[in-house]
Amino acid sequence: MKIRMILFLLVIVCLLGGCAAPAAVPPDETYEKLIVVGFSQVGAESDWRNANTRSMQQALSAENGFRLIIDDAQQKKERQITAIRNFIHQGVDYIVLAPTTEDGWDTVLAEAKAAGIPVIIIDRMIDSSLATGDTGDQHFTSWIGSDFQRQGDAAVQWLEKQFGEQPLRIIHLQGNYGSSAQVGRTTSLEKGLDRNPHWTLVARDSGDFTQAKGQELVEAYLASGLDFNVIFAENDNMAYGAIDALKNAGITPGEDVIIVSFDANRRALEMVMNGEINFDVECNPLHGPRVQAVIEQLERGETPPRFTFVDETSFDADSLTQQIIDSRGY
Ligand code: GYE
Repeated sequence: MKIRMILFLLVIVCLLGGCAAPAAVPPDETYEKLIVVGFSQVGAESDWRNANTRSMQQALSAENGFRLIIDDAQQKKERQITAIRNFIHQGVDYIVLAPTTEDGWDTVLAEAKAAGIPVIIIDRMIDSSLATGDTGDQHFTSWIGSDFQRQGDAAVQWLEKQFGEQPLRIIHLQGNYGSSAQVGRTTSLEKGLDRNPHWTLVARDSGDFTQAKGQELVEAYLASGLDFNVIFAENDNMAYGAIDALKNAGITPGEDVIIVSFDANRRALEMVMNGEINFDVECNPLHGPRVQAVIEQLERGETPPRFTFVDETSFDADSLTQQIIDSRGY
């Protein structure tokens, strides 16, 4: 009787919810709640790129509510197209694309659109007809990056201001052909060459934004006996390679040959400080928090800005301070 009474009481208590078994929590419940972002990254060709990848990893972290899947395309557009198709098949919530070149995105971005996955473009731009034309809205939700021609103009104007009518013999190390960063920076130099008949373009080639190719190209120019007094390198890593080539040949960078570069990574700023780089145009890679903000806006049902141009500056030995170098986030 006693036992029956106890059992009876137990049943009552249980019915009142007191000893209900804890609801089974699927082990991956928190995981399920994360916003899944597929990020097709250009590659790992430069310090800028690596800083950009780190910024994305830090902002789109699990603590911030994201699961980030990164695909490194090794600077190949075909790989990016495959990566985007994989993201669509996996049913990610958002796709972030840092496009290698500007052209060739219409089909795959239309596929993402058909699958209802918002696409955010960072860094370089896609073909301008998709960006601004009538169909532009259909291909991506938001773009965040730099005004590359403005960057190029800053470099050209510095050369004009610094050297006036002096004859310049320029070696031009270009980035990947067809990338907005190359197209914008090259366009500015072209205009500078047109405006300044006393400037000569001595050699021009693509160093693919890498240090190794920058060095290789300048070694080859030196070996062929080219006469030059300016290197216009479309990013810091190619400038580092060029500087190594000059030093190995007993030429003093910053004095015998003027070095103009882009990105303004911390290491490059140190080289501006010690006189090896004469002018460096900032290109900010820290897009992670900006992408996070755009996704959070979309999650709240708001409309993020369609274009976000990042504010940037430039440095020579006169404008640079140790404090700026110390506070550099990349
Ligand atoms: O300048 C270069 C990188 O697209 C802004 O790509 C980017 C460029 C950057 O490899 O270092």
